[in-house]
Amino acid sequence: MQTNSLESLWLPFTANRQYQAAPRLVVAAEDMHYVTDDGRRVLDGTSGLWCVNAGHGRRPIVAAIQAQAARLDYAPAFQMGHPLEFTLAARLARLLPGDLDHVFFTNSGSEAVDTALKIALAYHRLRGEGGRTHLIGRERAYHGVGFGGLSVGGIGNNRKQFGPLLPGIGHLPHTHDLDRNAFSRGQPAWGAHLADALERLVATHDASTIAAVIVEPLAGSTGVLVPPQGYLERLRAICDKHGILLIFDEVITGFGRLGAAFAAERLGVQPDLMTMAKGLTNGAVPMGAVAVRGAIHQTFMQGPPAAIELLHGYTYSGHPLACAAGLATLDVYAEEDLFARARGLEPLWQDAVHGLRGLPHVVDVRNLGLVAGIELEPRPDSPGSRGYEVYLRCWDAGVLVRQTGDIIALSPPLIVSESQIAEMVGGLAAAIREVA
Ligand code: PXG
Repeated sequence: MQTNSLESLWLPFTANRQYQAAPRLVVAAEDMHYVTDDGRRVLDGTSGLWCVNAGHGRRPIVAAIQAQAARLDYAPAFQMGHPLEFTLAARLARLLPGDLDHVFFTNSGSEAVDTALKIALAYHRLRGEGGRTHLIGRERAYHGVGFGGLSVGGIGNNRKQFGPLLPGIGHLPHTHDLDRNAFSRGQPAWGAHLADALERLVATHDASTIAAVIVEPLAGSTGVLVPPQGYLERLRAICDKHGILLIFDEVITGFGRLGAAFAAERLGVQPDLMTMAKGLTNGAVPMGAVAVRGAIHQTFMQGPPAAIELLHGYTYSGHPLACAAGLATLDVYAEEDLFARARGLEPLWQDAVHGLRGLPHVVDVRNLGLVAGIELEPRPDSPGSRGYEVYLRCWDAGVLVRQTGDIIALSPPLIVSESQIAEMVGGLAAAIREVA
């Protein structure tokens, strides 16, 4: 196979010309490993892109997708249904914390975020509070690439090519502070008060204009920012005080990543809406979802029964193959008790990644659940180059890590063994030592 004939494909979030010069191709995957086109095995330190939480090529999931493809390939998503989507929604409702008991299906995290923002706006309007149109995100947030998610997102580089985006957006400050919190184990002690910035936005815009606040409970894409102790609790309290909906974007944190089904459960803070994707189907078929509290759903279920309550949806909402993958994935998580497994591994994981402290240029190590961020000092003349070189060395040495600028993120499948953790962190340590 010719690996560098990429004239036709435009790769997402990729330096396409740099990639073409040295392509990386994977052709197979099983459990903790990818297999490259030249037959190398690469240890997956990132669960693909934070999605393959149960490990690759899991037989029950593969079999469920195959069987469903043969039974019912597609069912119209609007004004019709098929049994699996009801079953999956019910299973999720049981897994979700508190009264998050209704589920709307999408096909990606980006679509889930835009859906959640639209539900929030429509909900307030239905309650006669249509003036609540402002949406609040956070600096450094990643909420996908739709216009809604990009607008509440806070990664400047991702936004700058696309003009003014949505009007009526505010951003909370991010919670990263190396001077105060570097090398924190678990949730950092400093920073709960950063949530008070929401009170300032309320003072500026008035609560009656604010629909919702959306945050990643643990910010993943930007380079693993762990929420300070008490921060999410304080956001919740301020939202409650002012009638603002709190949306947790759990696209990364859901399905065991933090050692519980969801971050909301692990961190003990209940959102009004929750977005999910990725681990929902173990990455095997695209799917996202929005969970809402019963009372929010009930607000929509008024008025004439013949009226469509929410003018929103996708051709592939609740796709049969995605539902089959989702149900089989939830079975694997349950049968292997993978969320508890992740929680049990956390102390060992924490010790392993904090062993990187003291290596050249390592300015921070942070962790929660089976996630770690390792921040390297940027080269003054070329920020990001050190991180990229570390990433490439790891790849060459047979370990896949994720790089954002000079931050390396690790988020292995929850089936990772103790020796694979040692191999992963050891490979990264060697790469950090080699890259000057
Ligand atoms: N919300 C969050 C919190 C995410 O992390 C999305 C929404 C968008 O999901 P989709 O399915 O539309 O991509 C994400 C996606 C990385 C990385 O390496 C992270 C994501 C995607 C690709 C790479 O950090 N997160």
